Amino acid sequence: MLSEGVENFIEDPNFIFPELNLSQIKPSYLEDFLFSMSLIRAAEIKIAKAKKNGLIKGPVHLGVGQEAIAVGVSKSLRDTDRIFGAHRSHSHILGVDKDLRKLFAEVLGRKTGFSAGMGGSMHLASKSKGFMGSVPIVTGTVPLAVGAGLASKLQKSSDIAISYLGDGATEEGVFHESLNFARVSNIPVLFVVENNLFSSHMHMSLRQPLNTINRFAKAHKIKAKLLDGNDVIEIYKTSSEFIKNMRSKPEPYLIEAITYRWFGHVDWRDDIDVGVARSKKDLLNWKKRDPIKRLRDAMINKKIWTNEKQLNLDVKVKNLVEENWETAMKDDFPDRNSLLDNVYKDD
Ligand SMILES: Cc1ncc(C[n+]2csc(CCOP(=O)(O)OP(=O)(O)O)c2C)c(N)n1
Ligand SMILES: [Mg+2]
Repeated sequence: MLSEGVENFIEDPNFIFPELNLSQIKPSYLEDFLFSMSLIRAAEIKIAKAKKNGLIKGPVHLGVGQEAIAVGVSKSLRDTDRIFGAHRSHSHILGVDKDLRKLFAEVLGRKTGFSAGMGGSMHLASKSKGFMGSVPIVTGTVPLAVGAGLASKLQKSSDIAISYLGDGATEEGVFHESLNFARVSNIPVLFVVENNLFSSHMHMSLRQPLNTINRFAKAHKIKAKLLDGNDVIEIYKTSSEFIKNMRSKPEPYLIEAITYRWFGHVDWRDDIDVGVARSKKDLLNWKKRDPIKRLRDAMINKKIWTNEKQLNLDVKVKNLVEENWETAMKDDFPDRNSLLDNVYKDD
């Protein structure tokens, strides 16, 4: 089941994959992938700068470098699917809802945000696009995704659930219970594990006997693939195949996508300062595997893309980010008396 070469990708810091294989993918899809990844990256870099400048009060967990995963998976999703994220979920929500104003407004605490400014970066939701929520409790949304998949199955719909989680989240017991229950009940949920090799500041090698986690899927007889998480084509092809299968025959699947985050665990610094095992050299090697550059280079080589088109895309993305940021900065904060409106209380 392992994709060829992925082990080298993890173990050898100088390993560079050959050019992405674009065959059989429509040019319009490729352009969409390039645009979506670029937009997500630019939005997160804007957030990083704003955090550094003190404009954002809450913590922000940035996924720069990991964009290919959510973009590749989101292409096969529809609004009635049920998607769950966690603490590093800007890409997950933007994959299905590109409303930058709502994302910016949320991290700025404005009432026009994805969660009415009450949640910040780690509490994002867009129900109309199927994004049911992200929360900071590691692994907290994994059983919720299983429940949402079960609901869809009981409703005899072909909608599926997506559970995005990190490698650290697989170390919580509820992940294993969720896999087991999803398997024995044949629940249409796709677990997408973004293995960026770190849980906060701790490398996999300090936490587990192997750097990969797909063995947990095999233990539960769940079909799984280990993928290069910086190859949007590979992510798209595998997720679309799994999702198509799940829609016609409900059962769980798992993707383990190997990737790397360019910023530190939280906020705008690279985490060289606090990293236990993360060196500047590792970071530079991973930047050579930039998922956006890899796609762009392959498209240019195949003459699907030009430098001129790239310039236009850069301008479009920059304008979208700047315009939406300016709008969000002018948006109002929530009213003081609405503070307890959405707080659950049992009288
Ligand atoms: C239940 C719980 N335990 C611990 C934490 C503290 N914590 C926040 S993020 C994180 C690391 C998660 O690592 P991973 O799942 O690999 O996601 P990544 O940050 O790499 O995207 C930890 C331990 C938490 N938020 N919730
Ligand atoms: Mg991680």
